[in-house]
Amino acid sequence: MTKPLLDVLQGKTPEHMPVWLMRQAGRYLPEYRELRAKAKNFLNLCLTPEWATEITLQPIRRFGMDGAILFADILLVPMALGLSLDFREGEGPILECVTDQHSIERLSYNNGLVHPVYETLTRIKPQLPDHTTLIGFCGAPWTVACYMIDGNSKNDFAQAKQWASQQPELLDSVIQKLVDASARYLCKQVEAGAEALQIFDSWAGLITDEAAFRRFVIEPTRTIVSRVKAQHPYVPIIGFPREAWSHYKRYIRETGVDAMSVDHALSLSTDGKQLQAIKPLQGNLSPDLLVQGGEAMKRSLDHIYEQMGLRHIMNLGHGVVPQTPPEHVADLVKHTRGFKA
Ligand code: 1CP
Repeated sequence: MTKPLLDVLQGKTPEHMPVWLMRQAGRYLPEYRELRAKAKNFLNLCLTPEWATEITLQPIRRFGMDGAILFADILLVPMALGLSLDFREGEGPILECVTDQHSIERLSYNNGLVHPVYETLTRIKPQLPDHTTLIGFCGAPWTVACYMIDGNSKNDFAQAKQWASQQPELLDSVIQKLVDASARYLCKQVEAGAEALQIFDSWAGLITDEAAFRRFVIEPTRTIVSRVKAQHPYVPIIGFPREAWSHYKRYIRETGVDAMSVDHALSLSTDGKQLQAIKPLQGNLSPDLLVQGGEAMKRSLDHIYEQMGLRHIMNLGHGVVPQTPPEHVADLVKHTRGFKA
């Protein structure tokens, strides 16, 4: 049996339109909240293979998506580089910051610290339905650097933006560390069973200047993609340069990714079609429409299908939000299953 998600990523027409959702595991699911309460600390969940496997599989059992995304977090890479990481209740992540050249030079990637992630992938793989693709991931260097420089998102990454414009060499050296670590991390994920990879650049939209976008987003992503493909030529890679609208075309052409995930503000009938002529796209449904559900959501799904056809990966423009009713996710998957050859 072929896997619809891999078919689209390989430029083929799938039997049905593949669907999975960013943050498809998480707080909107009661079974997640139950395990989360037991684990106490979010980091424990990510680093305990038995739990991370269970959480990855929860949405697959309920909804039967075509993609199962590894349950982990993009901040595990800076943790493996030596920065302390904490997730406080109701506050989100808090990461130890780099402040100067010395604190950057001290960073050294300890692959052993993320070994549980690889074990999780190995455990998930044999438990997936035949049509479901196992997706590994990492954060893109720019987005992860934002957290390494500012510690959290509370200040809209003012410091990281300041480094990008005033101290670009310092930012280059953080990004260099992340490129090396992320390429190794992704290769290991493929060796442990990941069949496709996604690079999350959630804060790519913060960089508007074209030269800075090339330097801090395109070039580091291109290097990771080429290093992973040097080891694993056939593994497809999805890029997600969130809200980087004016750079989408450059990103999809120049990074070497096999597909690009797009947010809900992109107009499919104009820009979406032009981009899809270059590489397949993923995403575009608004997370708010998934909260709303019903006919409004179905109309939006129909619109995506009408504009993009089957060679598209149904997904949201960003992650599932905690207030999403699980029944709406079931409706989304069921409705998308109607899009077939
Ligand atoms: O239960 C909880 O309280 C923790 C919430 C949570 C979850 C479910 C966090 C903390 N991370 C995750 C899992 C996660 N994070 C996944 C798992 C797979 C899936 O999609 O189901 C993935 C791929 C991520 C990636 C991630 N972490 C991103 C990129 C994608 C995005 O959402 O933009 C980012 C920016 C993070 C950092 C992070 N981790 C957690 C939170 C709440 C955040 C965002 C904090 C902020 O506002 O900056």
